[in-house]
Amino acid sequence: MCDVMTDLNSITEKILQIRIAQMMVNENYKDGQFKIPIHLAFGHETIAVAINEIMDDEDKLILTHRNIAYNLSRLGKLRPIMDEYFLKSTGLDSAKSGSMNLINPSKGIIYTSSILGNNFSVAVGIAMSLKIKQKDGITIVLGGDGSLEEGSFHESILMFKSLNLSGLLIIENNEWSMATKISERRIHIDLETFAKSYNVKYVKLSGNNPLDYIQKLKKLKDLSKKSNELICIEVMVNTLGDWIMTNDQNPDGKFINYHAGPAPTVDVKTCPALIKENNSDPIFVLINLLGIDELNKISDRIRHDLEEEMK
Ligand SMILES: Cc1ncc(C[n+]2csc(CCOP(=O)(O)OP(=O)(O)O)c2C)c(N)n1
Ligand SMILES: [Mg+2]
Repeated sequence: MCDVMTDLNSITEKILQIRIAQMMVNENYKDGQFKIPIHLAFGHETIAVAINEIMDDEDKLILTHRNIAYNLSRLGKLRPIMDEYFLKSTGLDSAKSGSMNLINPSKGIIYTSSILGNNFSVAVGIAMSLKIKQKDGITIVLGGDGSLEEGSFHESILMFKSLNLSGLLIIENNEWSMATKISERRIHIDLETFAKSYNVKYVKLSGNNPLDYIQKLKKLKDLSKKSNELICIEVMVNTLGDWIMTNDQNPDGKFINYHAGPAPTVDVKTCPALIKENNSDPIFVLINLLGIDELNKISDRIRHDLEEEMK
């Protein structure tokens, strides 16, 4: 029987590690030190850690342009990822994939694509290969809410279902695509209705409670494997950071871009590493679960370890 508090403490360490590591990346980003765009994912830490927790060695993870939280959670280190962003030969993929296509096959991340929707079709092929080779692993593929507009999203679901392939298709819904709020961009797409129309089980995750996410995802993964079926999971996220930008319509800097670039309002010195005081921030949820003193203690330790790693 696992100890819930021990689990929560170790999960908290991992979530804080991803948050503070991203804050450290952001500091270099704010200084204009990167030659490539990076899509930070403040607010996406809980789902990234939960996916890492449910993955076994043979599982395959397929990611999008906004992959930083997943790459950090699978690797458990910052240095090789930071080096990759600096396009150094010591980088995680020897400077071959940079940020938007960053893979880590030794940890199951075998494909990452910045081409919207392309990762779904690749996931079908990987799931088919696992089935043909009778491997134990499952395919887990990520997409953003913007990718629901792509034909490959629908075609891939159709193929998963028609070929009885197991897999978890996870949509991170931050209600943004590029620098546009989804509601300003297009009509609402009801993912649950779509999934049901393909006879795909649909589950929605929200609230950023890590133990809740892990428990539900473990069950869904087992179900998908046992019944050779695709399961569609929509996870509500708020990409935090208030990236205030100017454009022609908003010369005073009222325009908030959740797409790429540094997050000027986020400061690495903030302790604990909280960005928003509501449940959209995984750190806020952890403060409520563990108490501020315990969280500060863990946060100080993680911050120290990351600083040592980056010396
Ligand atoms: C086929 C294709 N069309 C357009 C783009 C340009 N593009 C890059 S990211 C993006 C939208 C991303 O929105 P979403 O999938 O919701 O991810 P988020 O950035 O919100 O995490 C678009 C349209 C692209 N990369 N590929
Ligand atoms: Mg989005």
